[in-house]
Amino acid sequence: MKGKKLNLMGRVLMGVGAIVGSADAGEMEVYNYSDDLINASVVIKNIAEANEGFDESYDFHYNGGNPNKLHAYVLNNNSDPNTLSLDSRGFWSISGFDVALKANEFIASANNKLVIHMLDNSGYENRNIIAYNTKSPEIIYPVDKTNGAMTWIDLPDLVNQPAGVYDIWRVTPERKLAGDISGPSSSDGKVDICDLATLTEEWLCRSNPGENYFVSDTNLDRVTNLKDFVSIADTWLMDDSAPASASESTMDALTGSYKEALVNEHDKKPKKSK
Ligand SMILES: [Ca+2]
Ligand SMILES: [Ca+2]
Repeated sequence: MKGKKLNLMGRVLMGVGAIVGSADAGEMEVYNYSDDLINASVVIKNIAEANEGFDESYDFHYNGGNPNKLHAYVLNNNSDPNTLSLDSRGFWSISGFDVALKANEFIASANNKLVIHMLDNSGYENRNIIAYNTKSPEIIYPVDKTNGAMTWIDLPDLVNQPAGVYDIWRVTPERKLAGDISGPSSSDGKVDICDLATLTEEWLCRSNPGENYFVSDTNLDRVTNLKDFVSIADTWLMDDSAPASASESTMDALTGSYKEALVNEHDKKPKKSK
C-alpha cells in the first residue's frame, strides 16, 4: 500500500514536471557541415508533449526546396520516411535520433564535419548526449551540453561522392544512470524507491512501434521486465553528484541475491510433497 502511494505521488510529480517543463525543452541543431559547401542542418528536440513517432504538432517534414549540395534530416520510421527537418520526442524519451547525411548531387571534393549545436540544454541535466556513426557504434562522441556549445566531429573528406545518403549518425539523450527513470520532470539524478515504484507500476507493460516507450523500458525493447529491473539494480542508490562507486554496495547484495534466486529457481530440485 505504501508503495502504491509513493507511486501515485511520483506520477503526479512527473505530470506537474511535464507541464512546468513543457516550455523548456532541450533543443539541438545538427549540421552536415563543410567549409567548402553551403551547409545543411536538422533540429532535434525533447518536448514534454511530443510523441515518439511523427506528430503533427511538433515535427516538420522537409519542404523539398533544398538547393544545397549537402542535406541532413532525421529518419522517421513512422510516417513519410527520410524527410523530417525537425524531430521531437517526449521529455523522458531516451531513444536516439537518426540523422542522415546526404549528398544531393555528385560532390567532387569537399571536407566534411558533423556539428552539434546545443541551443537549449534544459531538461538534459541528468542526461549524457552522445553521438556515433551507426557504421561504427563502438566509437562514442560525447556532446558538449553547455548552452551555445558546438561539438565538432571531423568526418572523412567527400571525394567523388555520389548523390545519396552516405552516413547515418545517431544522437541520443541517454540517462546518466540507466535506472533513473523517475523524478520531477523525467529523472532526478538519483536511483531510489521512486524509480523502483515506477518500474513496479509498469511491470510487464508493452508498447507498440510508433507509440511512446514506457518510461521504465530502459532498454527500449518495448516491454518492462527483468532486464529493466537490472538497469535499476545496477545503478541502485547512485547519485549524479556522488562518486559512482560509493553507492553500489547496498543494491549489490539485493541484486546478487535476486540473481541468485533466479538461478536457483532453475536449479531447484522439486520438493517432495506429502
Ligand atoms: Ca530517479
Ligand atoms: Ca525493456
